Amino acid sequence: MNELQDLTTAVEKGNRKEAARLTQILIDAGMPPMEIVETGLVPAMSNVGEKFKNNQIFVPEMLIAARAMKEAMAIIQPLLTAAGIKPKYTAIIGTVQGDLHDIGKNLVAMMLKGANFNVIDVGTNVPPEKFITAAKEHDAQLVGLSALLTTTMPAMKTTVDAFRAAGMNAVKIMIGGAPITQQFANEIGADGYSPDAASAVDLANKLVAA
Ligand code: B1M
Repeated sequence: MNELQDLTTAVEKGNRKEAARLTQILIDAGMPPMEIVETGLVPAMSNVGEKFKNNQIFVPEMLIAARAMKEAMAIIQPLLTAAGIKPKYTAIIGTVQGDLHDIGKNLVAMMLKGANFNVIDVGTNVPPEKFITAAKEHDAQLVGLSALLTTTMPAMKTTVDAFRAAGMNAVKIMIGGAPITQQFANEIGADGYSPDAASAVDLANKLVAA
């Protein structure tokens, strides 16, 4: 479908209106919302990342591309969550301290909502205490930590340690983000790692059922 390729291009160029318009066209044409995300939006951000790495674009271009992606996701999100009945489990999700990247985290949150989790999104640059307070307040079974920077990976360990120190061992902690690996999850004592939003749902279901 040409619109899908055009959507990728619109997001890459940071064309918000066009991204929203094309997203709506694809939805109206019957394309499943998650397919739009996976085959139209996520590739756009990968291309943006590559261009940034190769110094073909810089932070402002990256930022406007991210905003265009958010605009498209604002249309998709209600559709992903609409199917849900009353959630059985609550998950707290956030990007760890020092890290402002939230597109992947939002995607995971959306997918979890779509999988009928009650998702409390505590945002970006989240200190360990805020995760703990939210988990207590909402009686959460699961906490999801996202990090996109190698420099903020240690904040994941600090957060896991804080939960363990608070005696909250029943709360399962899953982690993810571009630089994260299963080995890192093992090293810091997280309960699980998933490489993408779709497998994050499988992992979340497995962890809360355990
Ligand atoms: Co940033 N940035 N950025 N950035 N940025 C990266 C991450 C980078 C790899 C770019 C590059 O060099 N190629 C690089 C990190 C290098 C490193 O640490 N090794 C980088 C850098 C250096 C920076 C700054 C330091 C740049 C600067 O200022 N000099 C700065 C840091 C700011 C900060 O956080 N303190 C910065 C800023 C920004 C913007 C603000 C401009 C913008 C963020 C906007 C926003 O998020 N609202 C931005 C963007 C957009 C990117 C790239 C281009 C795209 C990230 C993204 O949204 N990807 C990124 C390059 C790249 O990743 N290709 C880059 C799409 C998203 C769907 O994927 O987030 O990986 P991702 O999420 C996936 C999986 O990882 C997984 O599921 C998602 C969907 O499948 N996942 C989880 C994520 N979280 C999960 C949690 C889970 C489970 C799975 O469980 C809880």
